[in-house]
Order: sequence, then C-alpha cells, then structure tokens
Amino acid sequence: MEIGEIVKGILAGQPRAIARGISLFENNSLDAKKLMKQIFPYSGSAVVIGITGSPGAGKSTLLDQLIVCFRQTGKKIGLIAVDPSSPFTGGAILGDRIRMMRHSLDDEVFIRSMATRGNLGGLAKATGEAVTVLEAAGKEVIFVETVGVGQDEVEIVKLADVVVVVLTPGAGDDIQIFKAGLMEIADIFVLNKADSPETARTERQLRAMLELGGQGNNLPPVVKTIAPEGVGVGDLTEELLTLIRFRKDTARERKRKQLLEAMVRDIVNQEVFNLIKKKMPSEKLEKLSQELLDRKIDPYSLAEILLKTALEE
Ligand SMILES: Nc1nc2c(ncn2[C@@H]2O[C@H](COP(=O)(O)OP(=O)(O)OP(=O)(O)O)[C@@H](O)[C@H]2O)c(=O)[nH]1
Ligand SMILES: [Mg+2]
Repeated sequence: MEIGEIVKGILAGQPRAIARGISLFENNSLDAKKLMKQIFPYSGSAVVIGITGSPGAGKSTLLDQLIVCFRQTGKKIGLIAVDPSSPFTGGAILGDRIRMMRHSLDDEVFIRSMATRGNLGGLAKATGEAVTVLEAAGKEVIFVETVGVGQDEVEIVKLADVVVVVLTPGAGDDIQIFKAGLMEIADIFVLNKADSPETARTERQLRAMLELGGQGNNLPPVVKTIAPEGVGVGDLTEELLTLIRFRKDTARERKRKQLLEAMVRDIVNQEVFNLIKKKMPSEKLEKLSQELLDRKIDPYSLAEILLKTALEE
C-alpha cells in the first residue's frame, strides 16, 4: 500500500488502512512522518475514554459490552489496548483482541492491541499516534485500556478526557483503591465482578474513602457491573454519556494539550537519541555507559557529552 492510499483509506475509515497506518507508527517507519503530516489536520475531535485497573479486573470484558451499548447510540468506536509487552519476546500479550472478536465484522469498530515495548519511543507517543489515526478515520469515541500498574500507564490514562477506574471486590481492596494514585484520577469508578459476595463491603469502603477524600457533593459515580453478563453496563454507558455531555470544553482542551505535548516530548527524546546513535559509534556509547556504571563519569556530564554530539554539525 502506497502512503497516499493509506491516507485516503484512513480518511474513508477503512479498517485495513487504519491498521496499516498504526503499524507505520509502531515500526517507526520513514513514512510515519509523512502520514502524520497528512492526517493530523483531520484529528482532534473524538472523546477519549481511558479505562484502567488491576490486571484481570475485567476491563476488556467490560469494554466488549460497552462497545455494544455505544454502538446502539450510533457512535463510531476505536479501542486501543495497551498491552504490557512480554519481557522475553517483546511481543504483546494478545488476550484482548481475541476476546473481542465479535466486533470484527463491524467496520465502525476498530480494535487494536499495542505493545508497550519497554520505553522505546514512549507511551504518550504511541498512544497519541494511534488516537490521531483513529480520529482521522472518523472514530467518535476512543477507548484506551491500560493496566493500572506502573507510572507510565497511569500517566497516559490521566490524559484521557474521561477516566474510568475498574475495581473488584475482595481481598486487598483498600490497597488497590489507593494504589498508584488511581483514586485521584478517576472520573467514575466501576466495581466489577459484582457477583462476588464481597461486593457490598468493598462498595461501602470505596464510598467511605471517597467521602474522606472530601470533594463535597462532587463525588465520582460508582457503578456496579458483572461484565460477562452485561449487568450494569447500561448504567455505566449512561454515566459516561452524561460525563461527556457536561464536560467543559476548557477541561477537554487542557487534557488534549497535555497529551499532545507529552507526545512531542517523546518524539524529541527519540529524535535526539537517533542523532546520538547516528553520530557516535556504539562501542564509544557502550564505553561511556560502563564509565557511568563505574562512577568515572556522572549522569549530567554524560548527558552533556551526548547532547553536544547530537547538536554538532
Ligand atoms: N465472576 C466474574 N468474572 C469476571 C467479571 N468480569 C470479568 N471476569 C473474568 O475475569 C477475567 C479477566 O477479565 P478481563 O476482561 O480479561 O480483565 P482485564 O482487566 O482486561 O485483564 P488484563 O487486560 O489482563 O489486565 C476473565 O476470565 C473474565 O471472564 C465479572 O463481573 N464477574
Ligand atoms: Mg484486558
């Protein structure tokens, strides 16, 4: 597929072109820059909903059901599941896509797992690029699923327009609620696996903590769900639509600005490192790295050497 064809396909909302576009960015292809130039003017208008929570909390199962409800409102949907990469193969753990196969015949729903692949490039860059492609393709609601462990994942979900934190009843709940600052970033809480006998107790704890948090009458909604059966998902959809409807444009703009800025920061980082790698032989880089480890050179001084290398003509 030619780049021009990919652009045309994306703007026409074709799933194959969307997939190719996201791959260009994932592979850091030379064409990625051209693609961004051409599609960026058409992006920026979707609502981005971040969904996070502990591993196995039921985020993907919930999203599968949410997509059904949102489709009934006629919205075009994108979903990016940020999968933790396998530390051994570097590949994504592909559970999410498989579980959501039932949407694969619907051209208005695009679902993609993205590997985080260590810190190469950065999560803001990867997420921002995928969101840009999906928006240019006319998606109106874009879900971003991340596991709520690890600073990067929490940082990225914070930049969504609406943040959903998924909790589950039972052991360790006080810890999971406070963990990783998830408490502060939630616009809405989902208590999933509400078929568990621990549900009422966890809900009481959660509400008590929210009240202690003291945002007065402005406490975030708590919705109980049993994701595999779709129980409570209609309520969750209603709450989300309300949040979206009453969200102030200024708040949305502020989040979007932060996401774009984080993306640019990631790109600058990557470009600087590309320059350094181009100009400095890898043996020299390795030698400096060893000197750093041996405390023969300090981090600031090494950074200065690297920056000078990158900037020299
Ligand atoms: N009993 C019960 N099981 C559930 C519920 N929701 C999800 N599950 C099950 O929990 C398991 C994990 O669900 P996922 O949807 O994969 O959870 P996830 O949060 O996306 O998991 P990761 O992406 O790996 O972090 C699956 O076996 C689901 O069937 C629920 O409400 N009740
Ligand atoms: Mg999942």
